[in-house]
Amino acid sequence: MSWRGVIEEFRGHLPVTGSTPVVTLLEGNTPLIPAPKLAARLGRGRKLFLKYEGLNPTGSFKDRGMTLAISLALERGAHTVICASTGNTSAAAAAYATRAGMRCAVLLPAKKIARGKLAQALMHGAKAIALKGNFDDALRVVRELGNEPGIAIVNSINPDRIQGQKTAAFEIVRDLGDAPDIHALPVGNAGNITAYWKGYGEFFDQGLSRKRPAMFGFQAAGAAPIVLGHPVKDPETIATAIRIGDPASWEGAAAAIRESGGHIGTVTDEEILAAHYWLASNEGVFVEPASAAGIAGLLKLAASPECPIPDEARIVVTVTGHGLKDPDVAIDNAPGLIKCRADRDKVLKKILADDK
Ligand code: AN7
Repeated sequence: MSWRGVIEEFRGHLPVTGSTPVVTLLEGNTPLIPAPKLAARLGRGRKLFLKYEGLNPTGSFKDRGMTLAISLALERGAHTVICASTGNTSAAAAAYATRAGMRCAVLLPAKKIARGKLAQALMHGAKAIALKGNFDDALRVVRELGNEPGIAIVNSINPDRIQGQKTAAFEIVRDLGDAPDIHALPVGNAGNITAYWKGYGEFFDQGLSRKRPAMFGFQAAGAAPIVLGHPVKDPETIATAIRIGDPASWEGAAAAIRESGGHIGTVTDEEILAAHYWLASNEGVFVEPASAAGIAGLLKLAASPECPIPDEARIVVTVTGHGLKDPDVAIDNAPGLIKCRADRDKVLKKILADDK
């Protein structure tokens, strides 16, 4: 039977009933792609797999949580959903809400949303509200609107989002036959690291896996509240998806790192951009800048003298969003176009030149 979306596939592990209206775009079942060149860079016999969440229907992992959040909001009688977003949550909320026949409003930090994501929110018919302020300001306003009758919040402060997102961990256990030794991912509002830890924990407790991974989270250096131990007032990074100074699921992230014996670290924008281009141009996997933070973090740790990654470790890194989400950063970061006259010999010379 073909894939039915995460609610139907994992119904027994999710808070739904027979009367929940399932709003789905058949999200989930994303590929776990071996990355041998990246593994070679990490060295010491380590094995690496990319959980390519950019292949979800709206191009990011947010679809997993949104199918559940929208289905349950519809069941409870909401007519409108709202969220604050750095872009991907708004794209997913807009798509699933319109499918459910609900109104959707997304609160976005003005001029700090990647173009692909903005296009999605607008095309799916959401009310896209550009706020003067950053994501944290937008989330504050959303929280203040949460008690309005008929309005449901679909940020990850809504526990239904975490429930849906945990299904990515289930798929990884299914594909590998067990949990990996290490699971690495970027951390912004910290919902996803919380969700993965929950998913791995549930499968372990139910005897469906033999171990749980150490959770490795990476924040952008200019937006690293969990690493610093305090909120960051004016977060800044080229990876706009994780430009967040006061994550809602801070506690969940801290617990995941503590309980799993994991790690939380930072990566600079330069390291993010280097990993972003390297991954696309070597492994053939194009992700958005924030998604490269996990790759950058692993490369940084592997090169450090006190590396917490064991030899031979089996590592999964979630690459959270598709590269097409943010074409502007990609084009600015990649080698430039080669200009040439329309002449056979000149074109051939350019093609065969070793430089770029
Ligand atoms: C590509 O869309 O917060 O730590 O509003 O889009 O669970 O927040 C996006 C976050 C990583 C961080 N990678 O995940 C939003 C939003 C991508 C993202 C994260 C986001 P969380």
